[in-house]
Amino acid sequence: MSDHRSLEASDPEVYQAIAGERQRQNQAIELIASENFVSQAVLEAAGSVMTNKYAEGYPGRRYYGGCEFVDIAERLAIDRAKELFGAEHVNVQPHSGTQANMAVYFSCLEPGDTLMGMDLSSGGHLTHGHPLSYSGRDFEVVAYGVDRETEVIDYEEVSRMADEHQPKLIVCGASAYSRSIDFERFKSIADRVGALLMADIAHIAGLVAAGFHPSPLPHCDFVTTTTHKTRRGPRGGLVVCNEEFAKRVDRAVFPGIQGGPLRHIIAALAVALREALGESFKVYQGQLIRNASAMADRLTEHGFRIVAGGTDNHLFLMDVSASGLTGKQAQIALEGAGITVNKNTIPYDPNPPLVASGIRIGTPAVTSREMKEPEMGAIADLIALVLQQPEDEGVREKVRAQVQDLCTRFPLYGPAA
Ligand code: DSN
Repeated sequence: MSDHRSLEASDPEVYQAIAGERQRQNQAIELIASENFVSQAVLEAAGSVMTNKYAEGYPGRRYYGGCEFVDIAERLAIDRAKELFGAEHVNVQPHSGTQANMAVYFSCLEPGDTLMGMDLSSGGHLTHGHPLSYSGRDFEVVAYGVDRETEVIDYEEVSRMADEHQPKLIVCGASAYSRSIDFERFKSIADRVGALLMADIAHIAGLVAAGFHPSPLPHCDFVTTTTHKTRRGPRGGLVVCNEEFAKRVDRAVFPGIQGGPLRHIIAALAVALREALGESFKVYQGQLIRNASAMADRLTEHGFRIVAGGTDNHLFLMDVSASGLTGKQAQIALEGAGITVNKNTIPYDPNPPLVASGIRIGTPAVTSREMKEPEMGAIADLIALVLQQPEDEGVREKVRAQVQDLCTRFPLYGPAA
């Protein structure tokens, strides 16, 4: 190999971009519900020589030679995921949650079959049947939402729609829904209409693994998840199913929709899964739920409306329209003060997604910094201060200083890129 120089020496532009991102993560309050901070060990595995290896196929059955070490890492990831979720079969190769969902659909649906999933604007996900996603293009989609008054899933309505449309697959799970999901109830609806049931637990997988949210496993034919978010691993996806669907899911992932799996990511996933089997992961999950509730409560005291009246998990949606703001304006104002959130539609939102009437707030990342309820109260106070005077640069400056102080007290990564 001709070039042994460090990244800093060989490509200063990319080096600086990574250094800038590290500094941004170190110095901002990260409240995007789908983001988290992995451990140094996970980072090391994700940046390892495993990235060089091709290994199409599965452990012991590869299309390439030289797979003995990537096989070890993949078997570890599979065994640890099975133990964590109490699963019969796990496929750890999907590059993301989108691919995990696609693998399930391709394993059990034909083009034109009816798929019933939660509407994106009610908190579902693009891959649950949105017209702009593959899932909305290839299948007949029936979308359920939440009740206009309570803003929680109306199971009676889901049941009525299932009766009417007779879906082949019902998808439950969400990306912006703060209340517990009744997987048992979904199972009884699916059974009544003869549908298969898939739970996408991308957001709540950590809570499920640690026992803070009822598990979908006893009730669902398929469970999919991303491996980051509350799971605090590298970015990726996985599919859990029972032996009945194992072969079909494996074939759907490879050769169905993917080629070579991302070996470095699977190695990093194995590391993160080992971490998740430890006692401290349970402590972390309990704290992140308490943190979300504490922040939602304090924002309510400041007069903001929390969608669905509060949260049972790691996130909540806050309606900012009463402050005369859109979600987009709120996101921009908070970003200027060092607080990162994403704009989000709220149920029955009159604004389109790129404007939105709400923001989504999640506590996985701040909890990874070991912040607790007092800090959640302090952050809620800062959010309120900014949103009450979103144009005031003096307020932003004052808040930025307090954000810096919090970040210094709860350090994240060291300075090197
Ligand atoms: N982008 C993810 C989220 O923010 O929830 C979903 O894919």
